[in-house]
Amino acid sequence: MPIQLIQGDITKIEVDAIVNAANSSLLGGGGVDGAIHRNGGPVILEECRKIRAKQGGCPTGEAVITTAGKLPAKYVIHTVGPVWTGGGNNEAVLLKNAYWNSLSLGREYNVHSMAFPNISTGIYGFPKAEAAEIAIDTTKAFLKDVNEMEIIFVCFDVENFDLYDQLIN
Ligand code: AR6
Repeated sequence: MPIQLIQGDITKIEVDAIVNAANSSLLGGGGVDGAIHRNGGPVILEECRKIRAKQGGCPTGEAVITTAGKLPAKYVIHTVGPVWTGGGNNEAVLLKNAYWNSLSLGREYNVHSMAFPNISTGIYGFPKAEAAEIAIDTTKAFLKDVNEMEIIFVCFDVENFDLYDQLIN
């Protein structure tokens, strides 16, 4: 099955790349971003700082890649989801872009297994049901033209897990 679902902590997952729900500064934060930097160690932040120096952060919907420090994954793909402000500010398209650009960057780096958190559905407040549909639809569309890539959605909270479970299974 190219799309899988688990409930848990993404920092523990052994895959080629895990995706981080970062912010445009790339300097870390709370939620899954905080957990990734905390558990991965300072190497990840050092690399993020270098990317910042070169390109001045990461715009919403885009993605950048670093190594994964002490985490079991090889890479961390840092993407920036939109802040939910009611739905009238292109949030759906920006969330779709975050998934699509993360997947594309993974393919560029020859990643065969990739784990996603539920981008934007925590601190950024994106409604979970709509976000789950966007995540799954975008991933399915991407995988149409890509073989040998396994995607794991890692849901931290049970509400997201149940939503994904209904959509996938
Ligand atoms: N593993 C997997 N998922 C997790 C983990 C974890 N260890 N911890 C939290 N989640 P959030 P956002 C889930 O807030 O909404 C940061 O400060 C969480 O339950 O991490 O995109 C950044 O620096 C939720 O479903 O990210 C940005 O400033 C999902 O991850 C801002 O938060 C996303 O929640 C980004 O906000």
